[in-house]
Amino acid sequence: MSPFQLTRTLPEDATDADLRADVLHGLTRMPKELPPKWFYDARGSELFEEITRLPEYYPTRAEREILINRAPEIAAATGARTLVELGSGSSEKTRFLIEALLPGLDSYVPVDVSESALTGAAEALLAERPSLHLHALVADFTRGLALPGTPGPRLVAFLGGTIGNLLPAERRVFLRSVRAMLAPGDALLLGTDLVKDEATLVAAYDDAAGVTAAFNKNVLAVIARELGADVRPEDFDHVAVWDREREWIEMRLRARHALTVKIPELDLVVPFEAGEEVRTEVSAKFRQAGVRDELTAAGLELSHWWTDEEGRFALSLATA
Ligand code: AVJ
Repeated sequence: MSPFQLTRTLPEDATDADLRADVLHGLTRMPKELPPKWFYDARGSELFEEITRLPEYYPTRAEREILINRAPEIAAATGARTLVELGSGSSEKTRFLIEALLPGLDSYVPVDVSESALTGAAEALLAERPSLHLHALVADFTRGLALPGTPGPRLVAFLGGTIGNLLPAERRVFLRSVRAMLAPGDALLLGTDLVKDEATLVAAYDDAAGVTAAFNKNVLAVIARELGADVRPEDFDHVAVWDREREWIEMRLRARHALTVKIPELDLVVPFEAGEEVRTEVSAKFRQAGVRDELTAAGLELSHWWTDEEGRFALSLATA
């Protein structure tokens, strides 16, 4: 077997059909909404990488701190021979985990919807670790996965706090599907951003340099390019609000004045009132008890809970 295999479980045109369905559904409902996965074209992925380096955006640095400090404990607790990473993206922080899991590690299975992210990361990793089996999966992990038959125990990692971009009902479905991937002795490593003071949270999603605003508005560029929409980013303001009841940040795009957006590919004309908002992302923040309860409800048991020194972000280890 070649050390690098790539399997596509997404049809070539799935992205296109999904985008159309999401835009049609999201912009004709009240209140309007668009799912956050459409931020991440090449430009959006670049903007996200830039966000991770902003002084206000602490989650990436906090999670990296935990991974660096705890990777040996994670390796000892799991003895993983296969590391599966959901939403692997650039796989940058995963290096620490891979280093700690070696020499026992046999296979790394990065899973992402972006084929370019997967091949780029895989090439870099293979150059360093020629003995590691790499089995990249182009797949939408929110829809259940067929994993390759690599040796156990498996460690499934879902980092970055991306679980917070799912609504509670979606998280239940997702955690159930992760549970279904695990055999006895396998584990889940989950990154969650934590509830903290409102000013810190809002600043992380509304930075002074305006990078997050550009990232948020990038979804409009995606719709313009892919569906021919005549939408202009300068007609919208970036908004980030903390919902203290539901304990999540919402990013929205707010129309600066009354306008209409024509989307020829969908035969759709979307009216906006002045000040009307489209919700583009939910980023839920967690507490330990909530994480434990959600894991338990999915048939998983929390075994370890690690935070950074400042208690801003958590990594949870759970077993099936
Ligand atoms: C993709 C979950 C890491 O919700 O914090 C960053 C995306 N949105 N700034 C998050 C994001 C706005 C991010 N994650």
